[in-house]
Amino acid sequence: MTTSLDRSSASAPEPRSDAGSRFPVDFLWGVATSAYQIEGAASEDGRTASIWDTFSRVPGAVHNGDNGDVACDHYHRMPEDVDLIAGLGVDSYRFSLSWPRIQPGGRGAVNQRGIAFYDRLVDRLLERDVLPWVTLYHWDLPQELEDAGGWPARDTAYRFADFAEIAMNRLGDRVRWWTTLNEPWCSAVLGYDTGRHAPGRQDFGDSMAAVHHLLLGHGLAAQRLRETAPEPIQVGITLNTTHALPATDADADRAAARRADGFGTRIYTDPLVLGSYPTDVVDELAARGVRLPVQHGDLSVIAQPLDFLGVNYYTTHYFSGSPEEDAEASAEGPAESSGEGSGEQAADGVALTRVVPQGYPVTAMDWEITPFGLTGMLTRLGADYPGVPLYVTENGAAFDDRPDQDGEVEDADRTAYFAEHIEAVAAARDAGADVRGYFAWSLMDNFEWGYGYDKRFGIVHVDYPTQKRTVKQSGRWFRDNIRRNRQG
Ligand code: IFM
Repeated sequence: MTTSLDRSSASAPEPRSDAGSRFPVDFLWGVATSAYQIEGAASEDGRTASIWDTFSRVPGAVHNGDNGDVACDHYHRMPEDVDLIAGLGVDSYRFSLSWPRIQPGGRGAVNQRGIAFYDRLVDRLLERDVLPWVTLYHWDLPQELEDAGGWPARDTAYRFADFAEIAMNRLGDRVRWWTTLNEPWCSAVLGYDTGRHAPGRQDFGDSMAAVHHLLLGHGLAAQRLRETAPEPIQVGITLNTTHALPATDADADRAAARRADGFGTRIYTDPLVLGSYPTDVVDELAARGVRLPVQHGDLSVIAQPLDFLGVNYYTTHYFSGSPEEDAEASAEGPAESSGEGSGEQAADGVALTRVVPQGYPVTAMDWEITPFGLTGMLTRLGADYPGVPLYVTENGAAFDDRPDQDGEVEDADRTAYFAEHIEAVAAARDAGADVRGYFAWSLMDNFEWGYGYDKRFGIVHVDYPTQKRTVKQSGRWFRDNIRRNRQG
């Protein structure tokens, strides 16, 4: 394995801003991945299919017909990958558990061979002085649970709480940081409304039922984790909140941005922190004939105390509430968005909420590079939901990396992206936001969902045919950034 960590990053172009020494020594620095995106070993040691195994077989669903069968082969290369993580000098590694590996079918007995993998991973991380940060659910629902109704069905929330208990029973003696869900917006909207993600269903009402049951699952799981934890733990959730700004000062655009904020941010943060759904969202749903399937007591279950809120940030969207003059314009939202920025229009397209690109430079995902939005999002969350510590649990960028003749990847664009966004986190802290950590997305290039292996987000390059890992310039910069901050 080539790590090229010994190469100095001094030769890298100076990042536009140097975030060095702007953070306290106890600020948590990490790298993040998720199970389906890196593990591979899809049918090994008793693992059964998740909705992504199924969806990636649907013709046209994933670029190039790619799937996660092998991915980064992390299941077999885990010890070396942990060494690589430790070599980056991070404090923590955020990874997710594969539900169908641990509990095939999503109910019933534990698959001992499956959970043993995470046992070994946690041990290895601790041996290398890296804090394990576990996410219970990063989109790989066991296929059987989808067949029984998926997240639009209430029972899935209860199954998820059982899964949380299984994970706690086996890993809770060593893992202190627990995230229930990663980006429920993607699970609900991309999975059940636009159909761009697994399971590929397209029904707005179902997607709103999924929102509620994901949040209920979070609350039930948070309760169960705390009830069964052998040691004190930290429990939170990660959201890809929408940083929504109006395209102009016009009333229609301000209303559109407010609406996008309601469906992209407040529909999650309000019940989680305040214990109620936002009335403007509930009213709009009612006007569309949709009712969130809230039962008596659900909201107090959802509003479990949060030890932290994880924030995943990639871009900012500017919204318009007016039709575009061009006849091609529609209320369908950006044609090629993965939806990560939550800018997509609901499939039924009732109210007009159109994303208007602003001409900022874009990443390979076509996402505009807007570091100021990270400052805005963090300060807004800090102000609207005081008392909840914030962690940036994902931030990063895809670029079309080209290894040079020596196999090195000099990704100055990604390096600059990290420098600017880390500076934006420092600015949010200066403005009073209680931001306590930052995880780069991603540790390594991996399966980027509907984009397959075409988009590379890693700070470590993966040559898929050989599985060789090579730390990119951005990885060396990230390591040096952590060092600078440790020195104060
Ligand atoms: O790769 C994804 C990740 O799984 C969830 N957040 C956004 C990343 C980039 O699209």
